[in-house]
Amino acid sequence: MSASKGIDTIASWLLEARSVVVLTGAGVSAESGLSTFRDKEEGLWAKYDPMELATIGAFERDPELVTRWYHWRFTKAKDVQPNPGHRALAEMESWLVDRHGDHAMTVITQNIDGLHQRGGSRRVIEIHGSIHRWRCTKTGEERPLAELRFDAFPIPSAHGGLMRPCVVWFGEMLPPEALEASFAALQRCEVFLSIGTSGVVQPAASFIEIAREAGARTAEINKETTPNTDSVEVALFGQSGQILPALMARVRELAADAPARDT
Ligand code: BV8
Repeated sequence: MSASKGIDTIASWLLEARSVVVLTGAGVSAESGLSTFRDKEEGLWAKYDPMELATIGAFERDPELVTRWYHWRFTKAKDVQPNPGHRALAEMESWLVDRHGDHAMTVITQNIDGLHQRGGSRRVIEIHGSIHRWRCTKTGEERPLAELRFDAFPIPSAHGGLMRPCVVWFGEMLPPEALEASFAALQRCEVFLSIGTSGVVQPAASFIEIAREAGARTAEINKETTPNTDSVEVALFGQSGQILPALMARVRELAADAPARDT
């Protein structure tokens, strides 16, 4: 299917859909300048595998190294801007909310960078947590990152423990409330878009199956093939920061041509 045909198809789904779920991964933040988990890093972090560092074992073995890694990722995330892909998803949400109310679209993100919210999205489920919140390893007390002083690595907490980012490491359970909210949105969605994710990390990688079983149309927007590519109805290859604005432009065109909806 050609890219323009694929965009046409997804746009026509969105015109009819009363509930949409978008699952995003590191690829949607790539055009903001943040590396994905599979990009090769340069410099100091080149020799580390993120899949190794994002684990509770790594933090317990070397809390200084892991704290420095998250501090480095945070300093990058705060210096970059949401890209046109983030903004197109925010426009998609407000367009759908105007038509069908507050729960018409949910972004379920695996990213911890906060760029969807900064790009204007309102209903965002951060299933792998956020780099912007840290907590004490002893008491679980959370503090916004802005309150932390990174003048020592690792950061001692006020209770004799250490401060760690409120992210979900490999081997850790996802936040139950985030999982529940995700399942609720997946079970009633009519369109499911998987964008900028390699589709291998569980349980997020199984969300498309839940949506499909709920009867949703499914599509993928990604730079390369993933385990989902053969099973989605539409697979668009390219940069999400280019494809998503084109998709929203087509949605607006089709909506303008559509007969006035009875309110
Ligand atoms: C759990 C937060 C219960 C931290 C992250 C079942 C089977 C097998 C294994 C498991 C299983 N269940 C659980 C596991 C273990 C594990 C897992 O899934 N392992 C994988 C490797 C198989 N899962 C867990 O541990 C989860 N916990 O299930 O608890 C349990 C516990 C123990 C044992 C069993 C069960 C917790 C997983 C969460 C880990 N935390 N992040 C941090 O960010 O620092 S995961 C992290 O890596 C990201 O959040 C993300 O999810 C993942 C990276 O994936 P992507 O986001 O997809 O990024 P990636 O780089 O891979 O791909 C980017 C894509 O974008 C690419 O395809 C690229 O082509 C594309 N792209 C690039 N640029 C663009 C683009 N596309 C479009 N436009 C562009 N411009």
